[in-house]
Amino acid sequence: MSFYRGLSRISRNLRGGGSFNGSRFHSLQFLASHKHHSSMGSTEKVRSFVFTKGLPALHSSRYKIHQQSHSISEDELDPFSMVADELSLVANNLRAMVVAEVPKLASSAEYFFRMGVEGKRFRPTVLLLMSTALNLSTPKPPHHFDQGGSVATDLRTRQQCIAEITEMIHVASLLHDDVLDDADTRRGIGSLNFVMGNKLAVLAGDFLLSRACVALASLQNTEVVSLLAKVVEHLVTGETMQMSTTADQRCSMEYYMQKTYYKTASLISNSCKAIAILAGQTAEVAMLAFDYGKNLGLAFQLIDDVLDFTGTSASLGKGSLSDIRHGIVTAPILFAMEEFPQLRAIVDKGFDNPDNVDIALEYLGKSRGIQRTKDLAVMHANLAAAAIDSLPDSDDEEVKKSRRALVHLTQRVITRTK
Ligand code: GRG
Repeated sequence: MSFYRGLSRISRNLRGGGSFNGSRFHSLQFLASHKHHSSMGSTEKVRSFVFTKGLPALHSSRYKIHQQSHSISEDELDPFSMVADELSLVANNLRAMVVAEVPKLASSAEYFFRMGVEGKRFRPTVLLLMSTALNLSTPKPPHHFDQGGSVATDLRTRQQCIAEITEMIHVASLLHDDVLDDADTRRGIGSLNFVMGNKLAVLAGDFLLSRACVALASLQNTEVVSLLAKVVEHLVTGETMQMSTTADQRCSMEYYMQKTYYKTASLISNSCKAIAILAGQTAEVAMLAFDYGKNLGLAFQLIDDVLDFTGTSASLGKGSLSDIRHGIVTAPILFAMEEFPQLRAIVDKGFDNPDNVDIALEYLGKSRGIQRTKDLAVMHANLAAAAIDSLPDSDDEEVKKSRRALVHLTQRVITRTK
């Protein structure tokens, strides 16, 4: 059985509420009792599995889809309103951080930081909630440098700075992505390349990256610098993987998931880890923060790939169909291809011809491709929730509330419609 066939099997079992007891997955059966499982460290328990062969058996009642234990009080929690004031502070800081000498560069750099076009602010929300969720007493207090007041010495300010850096890297990648895709809209307005031209859009992206580097340097933490430098490498690697595939890579679920990690999940996972490192947390806690971000990011992108086909409606073809029209093969088509191998010939022909798009949609409609993609997203969302529940216990109400909000976000990600 292929790795992702096995994974789909687990997703199906989850949906049906059944358990998966395949012995080959035994080593990662962590979700049922991992919090109290003393012989195994949390790092091993909530391990990255995108690149590993084992799979967790998700048969804990605590982590089944729409987990009962999280669904009642969480409905009253809005993660975004919980950090609304701080989000405004981050937004103001961002506008101040991207001020440039040359007016054209200044207006381009702040283009997507203007009020009303700031996007969903999903990443800063996660990072601010994670900062509170990890507000634990640490074995060694966080080490801050103080050089004549130029370095932020307050932990929360330093963590907000990670949120700002993450948003700058994110927006830089969007600007460059729109140039590569020749996009004409973004966040409901003209994309920067469309409005100002490709050259200025590329330069504005570079400028945002340079400001992100300056902010990163100001934190004077080499581990955090390395993490976020690696993210930029991952973004570039993921984008390159997407644009230059062999026919077999285009049809490989493993390749797709790896690219998805690089393009979408690496930024939020490594930023979550940076939040933990700045707080002076143990490697184990930092890994749980990373695992939360990684699985949330993967779930987010899988749902994005579903929405590209369905849009806000439940029916196929109502989305923008932007991926398939650009020749990008995503999870729904990959799953459909498992059921209908004859779809492979259409995928190999490419989607320049709109008839091929129609044929692929027809196969997709007959298949369980959309549902299996959603199931996979749910599985990653559950893994993200499990990482939060594996954090060391805390009696602090704010910490507990932020953790509940992070778990709640895992549900929001899989039920979102835009
Ligand atoms: C310049 C850092 C840099 C990278 C260049 C172009 C490129 C390499 C990478 C592209 C990375 C990319 C655009 C990935 C897609 C990530 C993604 C899911 C974007 C959409 O995120 P949302 O929905 O957007 O959170 P909003 O608008 O809400 O912020």
